[in-house]
Amino acid sequence: MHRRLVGIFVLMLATALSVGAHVGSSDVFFDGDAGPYHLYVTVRVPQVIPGIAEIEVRSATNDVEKIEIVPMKLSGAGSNFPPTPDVAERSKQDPQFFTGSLWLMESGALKVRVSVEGSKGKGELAVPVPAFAQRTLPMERSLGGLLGFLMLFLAVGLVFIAGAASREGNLEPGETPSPAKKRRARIVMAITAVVVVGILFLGKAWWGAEATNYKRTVSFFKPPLAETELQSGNRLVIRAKGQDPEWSKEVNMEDVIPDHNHLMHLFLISAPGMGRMWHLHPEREGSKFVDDLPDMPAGHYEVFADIVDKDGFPWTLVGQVDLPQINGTPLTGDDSTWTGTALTAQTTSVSVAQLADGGRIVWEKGSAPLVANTAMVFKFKVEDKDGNPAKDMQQYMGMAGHAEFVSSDMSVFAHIHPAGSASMAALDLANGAPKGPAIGTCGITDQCVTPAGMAMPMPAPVSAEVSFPYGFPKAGEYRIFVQVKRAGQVETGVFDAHVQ
Ligand SMILES: [Cu+2]
Repeated sequence: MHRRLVGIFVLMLATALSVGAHVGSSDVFFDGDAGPYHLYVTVRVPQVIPGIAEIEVRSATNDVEKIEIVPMKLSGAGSNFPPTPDVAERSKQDPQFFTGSLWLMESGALKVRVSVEGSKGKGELAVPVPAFAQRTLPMERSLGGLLGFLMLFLAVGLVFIAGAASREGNLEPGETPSPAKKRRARIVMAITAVVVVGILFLGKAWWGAEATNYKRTVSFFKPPLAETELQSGNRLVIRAKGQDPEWSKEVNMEDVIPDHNHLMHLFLISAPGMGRMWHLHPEREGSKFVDDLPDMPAGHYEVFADIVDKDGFPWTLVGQVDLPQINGTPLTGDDSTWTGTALTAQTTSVSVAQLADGGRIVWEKGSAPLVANTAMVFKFKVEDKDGNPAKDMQQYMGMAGHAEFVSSDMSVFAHIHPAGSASMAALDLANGAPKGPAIGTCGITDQCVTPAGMAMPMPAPVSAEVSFPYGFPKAGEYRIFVQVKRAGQVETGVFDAHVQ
């Protein structure tokens, strides 16, 4: 039985489709501090809910003694009353590696709280986890047959037990049932049969209602569609439309929350080949978003638009658009673009990206092959034109860098930060920060938000090494866009990866 369950799980992973937060990349990767301890956390989100999430925690140091994990609501009342935490098991081979399994009972914006005890005392952090049912697991025919047989056996058995109890329940030893008792037993059996059949019908109705509900949940969490319309030359209008009619009732564009300084991060990627990419920040107008596009050549573009709803659940709207040549407005603010060669079908991994000023970004990839479903830390070194670590690095939208991992067939799109795959807005909610721009973040003008709303001193220098925790969800060819800011200019380095 256990082996069969494992079999089902493997099959589920192999056939895992899309969706949700990022597109086609549901696992959560996190890199951050629990008090004095630096942790890398991976949450493998189950494909069905309720389902079991697998948690992996790696400590950067060997002073951790115990790790406890517990799932909670991301925000609201449920986030204050956690169930009893589970103790993560320490690996015997690798004492800095801990694993555990948690039941996720509901879909939506959740978090996993990780509590650490060690020689430096206690520490805690929370990793936002967008949990959602991604597919319906069909019952295997053999299991269905077995359960059906057992049900029939129990139902018929119940009728006969009721009959026997009525007929022989109060007989003396050796006494035989009278004809009256036999007749009464037949009546009891008939009544029991009616009741049992009634219960089975109610059960079927209940099961059917549950199954319908579940199917609705699955379609609710499919990536919403980005419906685009080009107006007056270069004005792109984006409307969100859920794949399920309930979505638009539940998720309101009027109350999406800002995620690293913007309500929407819009990516337009030329297809096929990803030879051009724009990272733009449309403004909200009522229930739609609008952006004045920059100069763009005519072409077919894939649309990915990241938003975060009021509960902290991240959605990526997906779509496609055929654009004529656009004579647009110059890029401003945090907007950026990249043009280069197309990704070919058979990619040889590219790990050095030349920048316009003669500098470059180097992916410290190592020699090991890239393997799907493996948590990794992607390290990139930014060098100036003399090959030295860049000294002019700045915060770009509050962080050292932003990376987009996109598969060649566009079925995977993940927008990752140095802290991991969770949206920054959800991270703030998970760790108790107020809604709105994250405290301590700095925008294009390097105007920073402080608790008192006053300008902060210039942020600490940004390291020339940027890292992103992530794992490719499946084998294939990927393009990685790494975006950093140097001396007021956004630079995009592009890397190609062949994943086994
Ligand atoms: Cu970003």
